[in-house]
Amino acid sequence: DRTLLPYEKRAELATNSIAKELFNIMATKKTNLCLSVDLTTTTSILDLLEKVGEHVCLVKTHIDIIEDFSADFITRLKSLAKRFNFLILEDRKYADIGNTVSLQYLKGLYKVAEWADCVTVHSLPGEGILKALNNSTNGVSQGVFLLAEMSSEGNLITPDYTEETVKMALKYPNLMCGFVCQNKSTFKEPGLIQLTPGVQLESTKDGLGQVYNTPEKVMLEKGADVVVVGRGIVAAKSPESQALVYKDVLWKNYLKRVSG
Ligand code: BMP
Repeated sequence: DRTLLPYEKRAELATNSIAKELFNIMATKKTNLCLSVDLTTTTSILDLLEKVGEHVCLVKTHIDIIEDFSADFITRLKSLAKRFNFLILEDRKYADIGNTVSLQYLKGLYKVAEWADCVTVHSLPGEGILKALNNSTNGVSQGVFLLAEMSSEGNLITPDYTEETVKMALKYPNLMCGFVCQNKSTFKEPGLIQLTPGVQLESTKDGLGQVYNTPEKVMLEKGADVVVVGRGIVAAKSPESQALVYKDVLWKNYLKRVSG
């Protein structure tokens, strides 16, 4: 059972360098909280990260929702990542043929390959999407989280699709950080990371299909390693104190889990 091993042990088993680094950051900073900074201005994102950077292991961006994107924003984001020791995941959910994805990853306004430590990818188009990303590294460390399950109600992913997604991922051990998924049984490899979104203390759903579980449930029953929280923190009255609340409850349940 991969979920009973401590993160520092799992770091030793990781085959991707970003996954290894993320496991080590979690062990060092004692946090498995990923903040999804779903805000639309650069200053609101940077201000929030100044306040909560110390509490998170990973910051998840949707770079294409930002209204005043600039190269300077990336410089500042990277310097916060260095100062607070967190990694950056661009949640782009690539889902096209390999050639197009390679262009989307390397080129355009955002040049994601230049700053994101890892990205999210759909398995839907087939293996070419992973081949393309594997060939787009330019020697820089990078990682992929493959979408094996989604948190939203009525999503069209079937158990077969999930299983085939895991099989596909296992052919690319050097590229693979882990899976965006909801269940412990989805994969077994202790060197891969289960990134689980759809977590909130206050609500069980939003009005647009999102389904929430509690931090305790995702840690103790559903096998989450890194837990993604967006509006639970971002939309709170005090995001700073709420980030601390999530960090503490997640870590408490992690310790409970690894101590048996
Ligand atoms: P929130 O906690 O505010 O519901 O945000 C969840 C975040 O995780 C969003 O950025 C969403 O794009 C992402 N996400 C998700 O909610 N479910 C998935 O299955 C995969 C995701 O990446």
